[in-house]
Amino acid sequence: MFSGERSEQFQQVTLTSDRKEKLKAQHSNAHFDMNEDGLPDLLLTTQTGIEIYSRIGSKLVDNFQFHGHVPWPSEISEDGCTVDQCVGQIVFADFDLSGTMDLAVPMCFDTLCKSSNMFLIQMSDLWAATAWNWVPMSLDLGSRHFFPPSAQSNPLQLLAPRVGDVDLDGYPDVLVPLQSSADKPETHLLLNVHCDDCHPFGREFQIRPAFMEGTGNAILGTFFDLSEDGRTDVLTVSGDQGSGFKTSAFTSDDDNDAYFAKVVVLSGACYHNCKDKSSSFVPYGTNSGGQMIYYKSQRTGPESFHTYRSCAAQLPQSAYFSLQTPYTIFGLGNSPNFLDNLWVTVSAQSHSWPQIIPNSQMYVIPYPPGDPKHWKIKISLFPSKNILMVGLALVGVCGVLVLLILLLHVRERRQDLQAKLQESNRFHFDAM
Ligand SMILES: [Ca+2]
Ligand SMILES: [Ca+2]
Ligand SMILES: [Ca+2]
Repeated sequence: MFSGERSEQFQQVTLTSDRKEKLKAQHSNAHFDMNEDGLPDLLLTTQTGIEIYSRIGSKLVDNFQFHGHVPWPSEISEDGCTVDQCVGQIVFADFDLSGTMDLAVPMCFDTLCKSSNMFLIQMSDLWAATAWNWVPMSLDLGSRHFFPPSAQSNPLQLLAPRVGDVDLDGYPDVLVPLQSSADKPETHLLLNVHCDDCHPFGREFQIRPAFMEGTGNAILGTFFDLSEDGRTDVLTVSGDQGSGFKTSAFTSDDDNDAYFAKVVVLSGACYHNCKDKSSSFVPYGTNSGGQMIYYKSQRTGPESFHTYRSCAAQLPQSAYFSLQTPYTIFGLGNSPNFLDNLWVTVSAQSHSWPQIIPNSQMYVIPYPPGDPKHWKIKISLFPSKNILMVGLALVGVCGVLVLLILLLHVRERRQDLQAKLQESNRFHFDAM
């Protein structure tokens, strides 16, 4: 990591741990704050399980301390499976809109992935665990199953879900490579839906084949906001090394007018006082990984408004085509409510901004680094269709009012004129 000057060398940090397992061949190691102390921790996926390291220290001395190890389910080694072959890539998001981070990991229990499972776990439970009982989450893949990973034959052929909220309801959805009876891969949307008896948190991932109709045999699919309007569009890659790869982009023509908040936390290297630059020079820096973003808002419940929280980690992973968006898009549902608070945590320092308008894109500039009180936020607004309708209605009402005023004005002028005429006639009459 560079600190201060770019000329400085990388600094090697040794992990204090007795565990010497090899990493999983295509690991999904992650770096973000897992125990809510503000300091980004480290999660490693190894040949035996998940290893967690807690970040300790201060701004000057940084290190990671071994925290815990959770072994993979024992079924993984049955039916000729290996960890590299049958454990998918882990992804992180607040899947149940509870304000805490969760982990989702797909797994196969046979080499052809006929038995496909997904596990959804609250990070705080995993952090506190000494042993772990793997219970699959509720999953509806229809007649399909996960596409068996094989990175040796195709580097993109990974069992990797990618996270985005397509319907902006606040519950993150995933794109996953699946397979039907045909041999070819298909990437499909698994929508995060509510159901009463689902495990855990009453949430289930349900396949929505219509969403990816026409996208062909994509081996990889990921979310991206192509037109910078807060809607998540889709990028896909199909093909293999033999025939070549083809990348396609698909925009979502969904008429859903749900609200969103889009956040980028920048590096805050300097701001208005950059070395050898004039004060008009504003470097926006870059969006490095590991920062946490939280917000609190309200939405209509069955009887009254209820408060809810959500959170996200910015770019917690980067290796093996994790292809996370460089920003975080929070879906806010259909209630045009303000965010009561939005707060970001960068290296154990936090700052909160109140009353953020929905449909905003926010750039958080954590500068000066040691003084969170003075951190800046730049907001740009996207007018939604509802706001445009309200605007048009307002213009219409103003137009009608102007017409009425003009009519009344003309009528009054005419009445005045008539009165004046009558007055002058009376005068002449009197004069005679
Ligand atoms: Ca931490
Ligand atoms: Ca959660
Ligand atoms: Ca959703």
